[in-house]
Amino acid sequence: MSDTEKKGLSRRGFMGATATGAALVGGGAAGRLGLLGGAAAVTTAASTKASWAQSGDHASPAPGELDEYYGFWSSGQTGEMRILGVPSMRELMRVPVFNRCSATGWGQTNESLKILTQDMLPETKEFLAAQGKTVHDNGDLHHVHMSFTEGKYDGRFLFMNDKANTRVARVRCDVMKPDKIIDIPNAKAIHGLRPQKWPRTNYVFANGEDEVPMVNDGSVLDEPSKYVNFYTAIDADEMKVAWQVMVSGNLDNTDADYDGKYAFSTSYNSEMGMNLAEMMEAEMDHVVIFNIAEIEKGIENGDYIELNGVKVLDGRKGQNKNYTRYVPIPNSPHGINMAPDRKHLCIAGKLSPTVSVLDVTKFDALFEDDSLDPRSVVVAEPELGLGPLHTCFDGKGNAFTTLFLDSQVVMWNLADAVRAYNGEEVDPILNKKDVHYQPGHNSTSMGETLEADGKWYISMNKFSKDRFLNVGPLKPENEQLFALNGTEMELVHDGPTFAEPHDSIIVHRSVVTPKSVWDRNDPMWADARAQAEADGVDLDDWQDQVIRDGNKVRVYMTSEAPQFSLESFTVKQGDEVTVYVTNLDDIDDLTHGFTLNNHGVAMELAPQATASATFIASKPGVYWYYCQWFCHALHMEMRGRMFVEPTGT
Ligand code: CUK
Ligand code: CUA
Repeated sequence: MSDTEKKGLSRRGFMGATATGAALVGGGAAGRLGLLGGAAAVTTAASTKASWAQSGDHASPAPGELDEYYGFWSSGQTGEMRILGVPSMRELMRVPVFNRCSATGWGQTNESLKILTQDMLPETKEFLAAQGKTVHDNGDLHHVHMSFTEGKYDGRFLFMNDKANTRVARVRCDVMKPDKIIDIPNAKAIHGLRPQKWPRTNYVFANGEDEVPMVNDGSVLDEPSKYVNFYTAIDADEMKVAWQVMVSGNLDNTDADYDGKYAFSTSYNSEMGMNLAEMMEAEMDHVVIFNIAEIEKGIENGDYIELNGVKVLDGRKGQNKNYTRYVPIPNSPHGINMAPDRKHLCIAGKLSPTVSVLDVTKFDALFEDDSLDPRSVVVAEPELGLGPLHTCFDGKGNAFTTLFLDSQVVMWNLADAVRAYNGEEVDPILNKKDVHYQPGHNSTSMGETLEADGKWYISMNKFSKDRFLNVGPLKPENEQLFALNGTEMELVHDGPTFAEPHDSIIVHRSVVTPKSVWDRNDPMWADARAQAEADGVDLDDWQDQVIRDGNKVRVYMTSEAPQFSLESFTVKQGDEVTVYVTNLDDIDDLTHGFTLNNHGVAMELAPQATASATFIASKPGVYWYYCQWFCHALHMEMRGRMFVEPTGT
């Protein structure tokens, strides 16, 4: 039986069981028991989980069997984060971050709007107001990375960038929702992003990709010397910009060491060129090394300018300050990846067929002695194939580099590459596999941590071409999973994804323990709780309250399968109405929704959650609201009416 057939069968089986259970026992408490029974049965099946990951049948887990790893995926231009199970590659969840989401209400509920707007720069607010908007509803999410403690994932937060609108977001791993989205001033197009690995994630490092005139007020266009670029360190606990460093050249990808001393970024345009020909001029571009202690000292000593409220240090080439060093690297380097051996930093050459390997233990010397050749930190530069973009590691001394132009992954040995660079007759290449097609990022299980375990390898491919049924001019992309065994790589999954499997991390499931039910005191709806208190309403109680406050009306209701506590409510034409719904069900997976017909209002209500939405009741009449998440055999019946009285009555 094929994988697809198996999955199809299991889905039908599961749906059938749930529907039957609910229908048999009917509504109310009995209905909940029915659902509980269903859920319990599934849990039991799951807990019988065999070690199928080791059984050889890697990509075809039986229904109910759990994956060993969480995969956290960026979605590129879709703007969301995705959660997959690895190795099954089943997509488990989509977490809207920079995008607007119809299923959850992200970008529309008051709770999400607060997170989207509260750390906006005044200039962004003004700009959006001029467009008649309050939030950006697009984003380009390239990189998702988890918080670290001593070089290991600590399961607290995920951080991610928005290249489109120059933002950084943080997602709470306990509920898998964003809690902070911040605008980065001065920089433009935040691209590469990595958390500090050691001693813990105090900083999140973020690259500004597009250089801009230092004072970007419309007075400078064609004076490249007035353009600068900004490297940003964000205080990861506060989610506030801690400092920025001005650099020469644009910044592409970034990473940090395992000693807490250095961060580093690639620059594909050291020329500061403004068009393709100018950007391609030099054979050598560079990597910028940031000395964290020196930068912190510089701030203490007041060696900075204040730009839009941020302390900005000057780390440009030729400033001869100890904040940065520039290491020449061929040619338009792209990916930069720190090996779990704590020593080797791999920089993919992109337009050069090489990966440059830097020894981070040699960086101290570079900062101590200005006259040292910056290239003295290069300890290997193996030629691996055409279009090397990103590298990941198996924790056993081997690296995997994607070859965009060759449509291949190359597995190679770090120590052998160093030996070859020293003139020994040794070929560091261990294996090459075709992938389909044009891989960008790759990742290995736990590969960007000290716990890299070398079990799984994912290739995230930019093109699928002829590989799937034609769905029109826009094609899906393709990702492929390989099981690793020594130097062998066995393809175990090959499947399309919607735009775009940009980057991923593979995290052992022991690291992440999300809640199944919200805590009623969660900060997510602190505003709703405060407003309810002021209105003398208990959000947790099965009571209905319609509070009028001038032309503002606040409607409080609860949901409990299969009913809203309010069957109907009345407002006046022109009222600004806020509906607060609290889901009193505290059962695993019993999510309701609240959707108000023809008002653009729809939101998710996971167990024990409160959510609210505000709108103007501008048109008189009767409007049904309904539950939009299938929750019960009587889900269709879970609805009520809003009555909007015409003005003047
Ligand atoms: S960058 Cu796209 S393939 Cu945005 Cu992570 Cu390298
Ligand atoms: Cu409640 Cu569907």
